[in-house]
Amino acid sequence: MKTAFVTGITGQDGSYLAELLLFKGYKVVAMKRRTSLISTDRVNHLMENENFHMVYGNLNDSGCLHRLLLEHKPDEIYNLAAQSHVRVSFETPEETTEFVAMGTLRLLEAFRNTCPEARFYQASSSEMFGDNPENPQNETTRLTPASPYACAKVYAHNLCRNYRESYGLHISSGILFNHESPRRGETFVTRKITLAAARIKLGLQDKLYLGNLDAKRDWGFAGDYVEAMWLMLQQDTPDDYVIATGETHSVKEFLDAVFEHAGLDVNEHVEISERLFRPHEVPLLLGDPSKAEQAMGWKPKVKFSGLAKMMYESDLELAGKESV
Ligand code: NAP
Ligand code: G4F
Repeated sequence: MKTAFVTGITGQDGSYLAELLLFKGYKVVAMKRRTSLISTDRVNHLMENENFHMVYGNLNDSGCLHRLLLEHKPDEIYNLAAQSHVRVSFETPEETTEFVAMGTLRLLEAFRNTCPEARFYQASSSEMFGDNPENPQNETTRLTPASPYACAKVYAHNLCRNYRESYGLHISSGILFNHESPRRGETFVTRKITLAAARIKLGLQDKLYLGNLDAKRDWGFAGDYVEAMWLMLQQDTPDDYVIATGETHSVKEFLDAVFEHAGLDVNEHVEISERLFRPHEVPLLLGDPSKAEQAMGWKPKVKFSGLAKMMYESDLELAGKESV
């Protein structure tokens, strides 16, 4: 039985990845940080699985990371933990950099010193392309990060390449474009829209405040994207891969798709708030996933309109429980 060590287990991707790994017969050692409120909603359904082991740890604690890897000797390490909200990274730049950049460095050092035969996945991001107008973006596109979050991800991405080349370690970085799901955090724009639409539909809310509706993103489904993470670590040679759908849509298009599906009028319920604009916007992300398809046979299954409907329907069910 293979052992996988996963950071960021309580997040959206951690929960889908853990399901996939358990299904494939792995033992999953899942690291969570201590929080004052219980934060395991996304993985509560896995707690009874005898191959799922939750352990406490934090990316800012080198000794703890070293001890955990020494104790569990994983075959695969997936580094998903991060302060992952771009706008929040302008408000907490130091914490974001501490976890995203320095946290990755600490985990890489623990990996190199305790289990260098393991394979390592790094959660890199399309945000690293920032305001570079070239598109579609692929593995060789210039990185021009436009937020503290993206700057920290670029540092971690470069560090992973450096450790791979310097020490011959099996480290792969997935440059993942935006991926969403019913488990997406409620402050990211897609989920904010689907949850608000569901609550408006049920009379639980009247207004939805949004920022820049013109930004375009390449949105896929998180369940498809964790398969790509796993595939990267099954390749003989480590490498970096863009994971995307190859389609881009504006926030306005996502909003319209959801409101139309819900039978709601955008003009009646949606208002623009300057407060929600960012100091520096990333105007357009569009990925070219052809390398991942050719090398690993990976292709996204869920398309834009299917994703919008899936998220809205799930939130309608959730909001329904609120209204009883
Ligand atoms: P998410 O839902 O925000 O989850 C982030 C996870 O990191 C949570 O489990 C969080 O724990 C944990 N975490 C934060 N700081 C930590 C620390 N200091 N020590 C240990 N754990 C910590 O993010 P996601 O959407 O699943 O994304 C997973 C990874 O992919 C992130 O690195 C993100 O930056 C990257 N990424 C995401 C996307 C996307 O579109 N989703 C695209 C590209 C890259 P708490 O529950 O305690 O907060
Ligand atoms: O949903 P978002 O907050 O995601 P963003 O900034 O693209 O970042 C996400 O994807 C990255 C991959 O490209 C990840 F690395 C990162 O961790 C995260 O998962 O915002 C999407 C767009 C932005 O252009 C934003 O300005 O939506 C725009 N937007 C408009 N109104 C809004 C809002 N974003 C948020 N969060 N909230 C709004 O009210």
